[in-house]
Amino acid sequence: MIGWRRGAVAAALAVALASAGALVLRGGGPSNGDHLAGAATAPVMPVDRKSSCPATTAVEPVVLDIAGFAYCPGNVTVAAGVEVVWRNADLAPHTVTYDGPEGPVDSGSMVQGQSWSARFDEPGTYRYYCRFHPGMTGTVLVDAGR
Ligand SMILES: [Cu+2]
Repeated sequence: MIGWRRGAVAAALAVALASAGALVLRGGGPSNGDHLAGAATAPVMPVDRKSSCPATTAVEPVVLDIAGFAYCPGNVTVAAGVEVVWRNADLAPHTVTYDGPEGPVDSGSMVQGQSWSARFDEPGTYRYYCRFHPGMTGTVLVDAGR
């Protein structure tokens, strides 16, 4: 009987350690936070998703996914001079197209697995879309910074 109990405790410990490890592995960078929402394992402690933290202005290159005919995340705020990278995960080709401070900017057709990047030096709000799927839109807000 004691042996069985010990086994059960060890199993529970292993599960606890495994889920702790999984949480650490899923941590990733600051832009990966949203992926935790879909985690299959329930967190041990209740997590308040309505954070009161101020919105982040990225100061390092930001990598966005294009997946499921959407830019993800759709809206990003970056400091002036920061590079934004789009990476197409879809089978369908997509573009990133917008009006830049010096005229129209277009990534050209990006096939699956292809990336394209742009540096945003001028503060402002850049609304972009996909030429092939005009319903696909996103916004890069470039912050003048401090
Ligand atoms: Cu598209």
